[in-house]
Amino acid sequence: MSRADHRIAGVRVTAIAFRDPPLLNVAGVHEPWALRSIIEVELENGLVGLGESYGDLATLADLERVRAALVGLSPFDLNGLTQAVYGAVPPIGDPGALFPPAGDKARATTVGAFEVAFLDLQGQIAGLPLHAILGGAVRDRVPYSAYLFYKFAQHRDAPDPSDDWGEVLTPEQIVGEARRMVDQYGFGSIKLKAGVFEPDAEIDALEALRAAFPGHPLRIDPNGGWSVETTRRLMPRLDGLLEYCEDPVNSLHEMGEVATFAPMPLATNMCTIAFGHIPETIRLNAVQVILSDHHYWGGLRATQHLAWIGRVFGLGISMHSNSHLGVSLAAMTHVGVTIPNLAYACDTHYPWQSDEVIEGGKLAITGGALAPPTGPGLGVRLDRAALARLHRNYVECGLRKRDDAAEMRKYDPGFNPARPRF
Ligand code: GKR
Ligand code: MG
Repeated sequence: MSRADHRIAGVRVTAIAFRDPPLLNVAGVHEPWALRSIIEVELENGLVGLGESYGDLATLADLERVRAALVGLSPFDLNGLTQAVYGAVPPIGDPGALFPPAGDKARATTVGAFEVAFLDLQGQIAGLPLHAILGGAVRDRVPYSAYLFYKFAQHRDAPDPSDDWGEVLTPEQIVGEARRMVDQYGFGSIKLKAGVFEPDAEIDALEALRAAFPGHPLRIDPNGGWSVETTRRLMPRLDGLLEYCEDPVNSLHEMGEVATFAPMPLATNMCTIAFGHIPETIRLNAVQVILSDHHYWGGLRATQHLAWIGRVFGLGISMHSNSHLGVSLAAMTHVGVTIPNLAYACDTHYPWQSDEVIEGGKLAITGGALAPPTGPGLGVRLDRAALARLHRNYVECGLRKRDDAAEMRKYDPGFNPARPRF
């Protein structure tokens, strides 16, 4: 195989939609379809590298802006990829701003989407698993957590026969959901997505989980739904219950305030979401655990850089998740095994997804953990029939941008997603 064969001949981006249950959060409720994009980077020699990213119109437009500029590049030229992205995706503002403008996140997201496909190709060319391309595994498997959501029994407009989780609105039902997750996947840590009900009712659910799972570390994530004063009032109940408290409040400065009285570490995937936020995070001692996410931090190598900065400043590292399929889970797992200071079990929405786009169907989380798929690169291949089916879903479902608040207004016309809610 000559080096010339290792040039990129074409890039395909396919928008897909897959079933998502009516999961509740501070922003509203999940719509019946989750939108994603599947990225294929094909070399002249026919090798194909895969990536998975968001499927909203803005992300698809950015991927499309860059696509043509990648033709002719080597998949080893990650700086060339970055330059292509920075040349095509317009800058909007300051990457160090609190809640950075879309442009900064858009560039990091676009690099991340293609970078995974480039690294997949590097692994395939070298005949090595992707984690070896990333410097080698320091563990065999990545631990994941049980990600609990309150949920409606079914979507009002689009019931899904594959959703057999039923209604989950009470502490007893949350314990039942946790029991099923733990029995089926062996999860060792449990996270409750909160910000939905009055905080005391959600802490009742945490206490029920503590009673039912005395040895399982617990977390709660209200997605910034609480005020600083509410969080202060709740602390005596949360003290001793949690391994960390995730994004109780809605800004880095408020997280800094909460850190002055919180007895447990604070974690975030909302306040520190770009490298430019790290100096202020450290200055305020606002966060002790950063939940990385290669989709918006700029890829797998950026995730490793973040973990390295975490080592320097004594920050714990773990991983955030949105609704996703197996290409993303494979990428998360390959990078997860290379991070020495991966301090907590990572989040994944994966158990909530009944669809899959990779050959062989869903990857099997067992004993609460997943080993990276074997084989060169990511170790997963596309199921072309599934890709076509999920693309058809995208065309037919009519959704083009996630809007949990609009979905919630179908149930509660007065719903207001403003934060803090409590
Ligand atoms: O899917 O409802 C959801 C989650 O709330 C998601 O949007 C968050 O990004 O899971 C995420 C989180 O940990 O904040
Ligand atoms: Mg979160």
